[in-house]
Amino acid sequence: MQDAFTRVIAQADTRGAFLSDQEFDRLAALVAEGNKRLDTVNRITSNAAQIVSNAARSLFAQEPDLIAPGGNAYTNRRMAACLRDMEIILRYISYATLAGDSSVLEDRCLNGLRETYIALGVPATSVANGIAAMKKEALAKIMDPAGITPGDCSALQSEVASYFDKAAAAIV
Ligand code: PEB
Repeated sequence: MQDAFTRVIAQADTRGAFLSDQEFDRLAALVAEGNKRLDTVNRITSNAAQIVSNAARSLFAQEPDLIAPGGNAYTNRRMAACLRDMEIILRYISYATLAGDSSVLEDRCLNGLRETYIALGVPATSVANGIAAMKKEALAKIMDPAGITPGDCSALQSEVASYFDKAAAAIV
């Protein structure tokens, strides 16, 4: 597991060199913009239950077969597993956002998930649609201007979006 800092350090160490100006500037910007990142993680964390339940509602509205008899989210046991999976994925995305690096998401959540879903018969495309729905819900919370100092969060917005996209792409 790496973060934005350890990744740059490991790369510099492999070259046996001090940080390049470019590397240094990127990390300096990360520090300078750090409050935006913390606010972003806080917005995901404190709204996690709502992000998951709203996303699940829109997934089941789009794909009602999932909750009909024979569907993969039919019965409370499977519904609970489904909501739990969405929450786990969102949690790892919040860690990746804090770290500024996707390795925690890749190593601890996505590694082998595709194979797990194949083995279980869970429809991965539907999980990917659920992740896309969470992305929409989470970005709406993150970009909500209410109660926060206004600023340019476009870079963070696309970074967070890329973690959701990575998770969806890893399982289909
Ligand atoms: C991954 N999900 C399920 C299982 C595992 C995971 C390991 C099997 C064990 C169990 O049931 O608990 N666990 C999960 C995860 C990590 C982990 C992400 C990462 C670290 O450790 N069914 C649907 C929807 C979708 C869904 C499309 C969006 O119809 C999910 C939610 N996952 C789902 C369901 C099951 C499951 C298990 C329904 C239960 C499948 C079954 O038992 O038939």
